[in-house]
Parts: sequence; structure tokens; C-alpha cells
Amino acid sequence: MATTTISFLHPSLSSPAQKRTARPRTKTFQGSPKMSLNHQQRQPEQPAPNKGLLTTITGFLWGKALPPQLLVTIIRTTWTSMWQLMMKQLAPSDPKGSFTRPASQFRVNFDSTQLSGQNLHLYVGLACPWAHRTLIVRALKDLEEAVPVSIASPGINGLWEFRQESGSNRDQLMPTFDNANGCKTLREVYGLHRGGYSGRATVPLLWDVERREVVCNESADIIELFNSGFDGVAGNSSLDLSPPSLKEKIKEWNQIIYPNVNNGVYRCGFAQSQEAYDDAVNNLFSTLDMLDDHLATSRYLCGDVLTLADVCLFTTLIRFDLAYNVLFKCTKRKLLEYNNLHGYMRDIYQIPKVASTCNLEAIMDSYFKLFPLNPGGIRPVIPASCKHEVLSKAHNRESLLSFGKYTEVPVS
Ligand SMILES: N[C@@H](CCC(=O)N[C@@H](CS)C(=O)NCC(=O)O)C(=O)O
Repeated sequence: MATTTISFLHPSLSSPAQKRTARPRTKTFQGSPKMSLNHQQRQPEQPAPNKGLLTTITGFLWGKALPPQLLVTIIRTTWTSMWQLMMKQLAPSDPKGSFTRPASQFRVNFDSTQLSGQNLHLYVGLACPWAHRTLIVRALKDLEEAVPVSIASPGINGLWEFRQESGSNRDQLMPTFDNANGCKTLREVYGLHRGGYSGRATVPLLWDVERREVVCNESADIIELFNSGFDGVAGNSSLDLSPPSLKEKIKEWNQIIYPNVNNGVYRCGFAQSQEAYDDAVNNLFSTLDMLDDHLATSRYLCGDVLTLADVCLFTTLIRFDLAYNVLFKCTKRKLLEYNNLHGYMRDIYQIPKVASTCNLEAIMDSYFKLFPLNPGGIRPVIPASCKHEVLSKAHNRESLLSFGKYTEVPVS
């Protein structure tokens, strides 16, 4: 009995003998006029050595093909239930269907932490906007030697794994093996943490090599640490991306940008109801409109100087037209249509060392591998406007310097 079920589900598992005995069953069902509108035109069946699963099932039950309406109804019902089941697990949501991001489990207690910046290792994935923040601050603070990195790639099952990849552009960060622990997957690295860990294996992850434990898996904390906690080992310790006079402003911007933009694009893409999507997409675009207005007279969010708030906004903007616009249904406008935001993004992209953290191919590749959103797995071409040549074009935002007064952060 079990063998029959398996061979029915996958033709390649059938033995020739089973295939022979299965044929008369097909004939019995072919006669049902209710089930096949194509009954009149049916041709004698040709042997098809490499039939797909669906063709085999429909062939068994109804002959050559299902009527299109029935086919769509059956598959829609099955797919919708399976999709909802999958999304519930992969993208937890509230009762309205709005994506709710699980909280990071390893946070830094800034009052008591005594990290020196030595013996640390950073794990990232190139597609991840949260991990990208840590790569940018690490680069700007010149922490590459002090905090080595391992770069994970998305595996076929959607989990982060390690494999070395070489690319044509050697100036860009590329996926690597696990250089600290020699693990095959990020889940294994989390598993080495004393006391174990059963949560999600997310990037970024800051690992203590000596103590063999997770220090932190929250990007907001890691960038704070990199900015101000490791001045003893940072090559560029004079750079402060969160000066005391701007801390409050940075916090205010993050309180707007995190829910509406950084996480907002995910709330569009992972919405599980029309209402949840409408809410997310409206908040996203009204915030982008407001940011575009603000950036018309201010070079960066807090005026003349780049801060952590800009780093956090940048990593979402650089992915916008590449992935979020299409895949996450952030379709109201392209980022390219926002003059000031686009110039601002290019301004940050052109800061020395930032472009090398932006592996556009890897971003595109990973996002379009997100099975629940792109089950066919076809990867679209990189939009011409997202290429390095366009991102490197003049932005002329230096001229805004003379206007660099700190404007109030509009809190809605
Ligand atoms: N709050 C975390 C979010 C990190 C996060 O969600 N990372 C994603 C990649 S963009 C991840 O690794 N997901 C894997 C999973 O959930 O299994 C942060 O900002 O560091």
C-alpha cells in the first residue's frame, strides 16, 4: 500500500512493473464525462518518459488534461492553504495578518558590557539589510582586522550555510567558509553556544572566539558597539557615527524609520492579508515621501554628518529597486523616482569602502530565492538603474552643506 502511494506521488519512484499495473486504473477514470471537457479530442496516449508530478496525477485521474477551470480551482485551494501554513511558521504575524518580527535573543547590556573588541568574529549574509549595517560600520571604523568576518549564503532550504564563492569583482565581499568555527551552517554555530540555543539562526551574529559564545545577534547593538565600544582596536577611532549631541535625533529617526521603512518593506512583503498589506504600504510610502522632503535641504538625516541613522536607512534603500519594489510589492513608486532619496543613497554608496559591502548580485540572488514569495525561483535581471555605474554617478549633495542646520525630526 505504502509503495503505491509513493509511486503515485512521484513517477520516478515507480518500478516498470508498477507502471504496467497502474495503466488500467487510468482507463477506468478516462470515461468520466464530468471530469474531462477534452474527452472528444483525446488522442491515444503517447509514452512520456519524463512526466511531471502534476501531469502524472491528472493523467491517472482524468486522462490527458484537466479542464483549466478545475485545474486552477484545485491548485489555488491547495496552494493557498499550504502558503498560509508556511507563512505562519516562517513569517509570524498578528491576528490581522501583519508580519511581526521576532525579537533578537542576544542583546548587549551597554551598562555592564566589558568587551574589548578582541577575539570577536562577525557572521553576516550579504543579502541581509540588518547584517549590512554591521559591515558598513565595521568598514568605516576600520575594524576589519580586529573583527574578522565569515559570510554565509542562503541554502536551498532557506537556512544560512557556508561555502566559499569567488566572483569576478574582487573588490566586493563574497561568501566564505566559516573562518572561526569551521561549521557548515549558521545553525551549527549557534549550537556551539554554551547552554545551547533553539531560536532562529539569524545574521548578524557577533561571536566571542575565546569564550565560544554568542555575544549579540541584534544589529542595532552591534553597530553601537562597533561605533563606540572598540576604540582601542578601531583603525578609525576618531569617527563617531553617534556623537552625544545627535544621540536623541538618531533615536527619533530610528523610531520612524525602523517600523515604517526597514521593517516596513518586510511588512509589505510578508503581509498575510490585504488589510495588513495596505496598512504597511501606505506607511512605507508616506514615510519615504516625508524623508524625500527632509533630504531636499539636509545632506544626511541629522544634518551635515553621517550618523548611524543614515547607515540604517541606507541598507534598505540600496535593496529597494533591486528586490523590495517587485518581490515585496513595494510598488507605489521606485526609489529612482525619489530625487533626493536616490541622490542621498548614491552619496552614501560613494563613501570610500561602502560600495565594497554592497554585493548587488548576492542581494538579488538571495531575495529571489525566498521560496514563499517566489516559488518558481526565477531570478529577474538586475534593473539597469541599480548597477554600480548608475550608483556611482554624481549626486551633488555636497552643495547642501551650507543648509546643514538640524531640522526637527517630524514625529507623526
Ligand atoms: N533583529 C535582527 C534581525 C535579523 C534578521 O532577521 N536576519 C535575517 C536575515 S535578513 C535572518 O537571518 N533570518 C533567518 C531566519 O529567520 O531563520 C537584527 O536587526 O539583527
